[in-house]
Amino acid sequence: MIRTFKTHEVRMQEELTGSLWEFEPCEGDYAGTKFQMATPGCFETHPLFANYRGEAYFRKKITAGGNIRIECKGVSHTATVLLDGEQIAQHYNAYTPFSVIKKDLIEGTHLLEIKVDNRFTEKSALHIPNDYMSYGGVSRPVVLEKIGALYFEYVHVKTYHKNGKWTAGVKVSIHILDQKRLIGENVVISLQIGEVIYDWQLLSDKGDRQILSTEIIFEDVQEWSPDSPKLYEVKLQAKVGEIVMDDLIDRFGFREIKVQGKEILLNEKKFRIKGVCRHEDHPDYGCALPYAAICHDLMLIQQMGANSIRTAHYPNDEIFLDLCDELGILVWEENHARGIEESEMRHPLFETQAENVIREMIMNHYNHPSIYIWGILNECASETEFGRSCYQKQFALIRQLDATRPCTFASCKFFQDICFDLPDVISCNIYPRWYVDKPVQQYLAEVCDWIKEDGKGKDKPFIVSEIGAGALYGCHNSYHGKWTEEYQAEALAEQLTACLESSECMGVYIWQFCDVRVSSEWFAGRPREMNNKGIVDEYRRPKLAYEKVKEIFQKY
Ligand code: ADA
Repeated sequence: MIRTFKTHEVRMQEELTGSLWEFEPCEGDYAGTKFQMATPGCFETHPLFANYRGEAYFRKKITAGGNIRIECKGVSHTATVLLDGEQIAQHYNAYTPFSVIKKDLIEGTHLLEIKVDNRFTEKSALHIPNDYMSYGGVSRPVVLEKIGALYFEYVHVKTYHKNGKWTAGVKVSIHILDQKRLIGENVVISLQIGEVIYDWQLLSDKGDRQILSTEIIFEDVQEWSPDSPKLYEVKLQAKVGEIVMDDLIDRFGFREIKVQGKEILLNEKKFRIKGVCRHEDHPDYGCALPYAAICHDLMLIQQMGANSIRTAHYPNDEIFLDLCDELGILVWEENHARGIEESEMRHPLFETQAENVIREMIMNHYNHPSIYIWGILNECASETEFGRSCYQKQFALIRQLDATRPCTFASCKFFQDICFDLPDVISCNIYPRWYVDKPVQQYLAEVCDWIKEDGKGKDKPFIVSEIGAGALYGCHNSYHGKWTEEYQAEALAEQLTACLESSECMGVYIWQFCDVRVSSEWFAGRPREMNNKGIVDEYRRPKLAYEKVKEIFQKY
């Protein structure tokens, strides 16, 4: 499965994953040995490679010719793509898509190779030993497309009220591969949303990349909201006469997000976040959860009474976002970073790598109505001037790419944070009853009082972006000590009640949905080399906390 809906009716598309590829590790006991490996997938789920940290080849024979486009939805965590032995693309970061065009390929069978690297090398500033796992593999779908003289790169649809009417602002990017073939042709770019059709004339003297835009007013639409997640398709066709040279279909929803004082409004109505942070992680799939496993997570989360998921700490699979659009689950999506201190932020590649994730995240996920906020740089050095300069640049980049959503960052440096003037929404990760042995209400009040005294964020919406406690599935004792399921349930009951009863707090995200694997370098504070703060364990078996959270979320 590439997406949960068809993005093309005309352009030829073939999913290359969803099959066994040849796998060849480059180092270790099996270096040079060839295996069969499932894709999309992570090699850590293969019995022989559960602990493999290195380079490896994934190979597949493809049949193609002419102009082709290969899109990788996610390769973990560094990819080098070769076609018939020639390098055609490189990409860093497991969590965002990338694509490459190959023109005038000779028709026939070709060898596609993706060299995957999940090592923590000096070239990797974001994938570092951390409190989550950087897996290795072709972890999301790979798609082969046949394209002609031009193709649609993307379509972005923003929705807003104008003169009391729902309006769609549409922006289309077209890439012309062969200007000569279009000379003298009357190329019409046709857009359709519902019954509304709009045409542009493509002008051939405007260069090989053209941006077309328009604004369309609608008389009568159904809004997108968590309770009624109505989706619309935007269809594009590039036509010469009756011949359709290329097409693109995407989905969007009529909804508008605004920040008003200390509230966030969705379609002019304020809402409260009752959310959970979720890693893409599963013992049977690594970070490459298939459709049914993602659906299972979302059902558990919705049945628990949650209305939002924070994609901690990186952009998520488009299939996950498609499902959140369809199910009406609000999403806080963030770029890839977790707990990177100033010295690590000064890594020569850090800013470029972090900003690239922002570009690829927003350019590819712009239309998802479920995403209501963009986040960056979880618990990075927002208490330092250098760190502040990075936050400043990244918020500016987000606002340049998308002015329709608020932005935020999850801070753990409160009491000395110097960046609360930068985001639209203030968010803090707090752990009373776990790392801080204080009553929750008292600690939450101390954090809110500090934000008021600091002043920069005092009139902005405030979200508790992480709160929780650890528990080992099946661990119980008479005194409900830390790591027992009882302690976690009791702590979360106090934590969530305090947050949801606070007039200062417009939302709360539990840390975290499920237990997840962590890098082996993190074994010290992580029993089982797992982060055990899930309210379900890694196999999604509910802990006592799950029912307690359900009781509280359904009460507020
Ligand atoms: C931090 C961090 C999370 C996780 C959590 C914990 O808040 O943002 O990724 O590591 O701590 O479990 O301690």
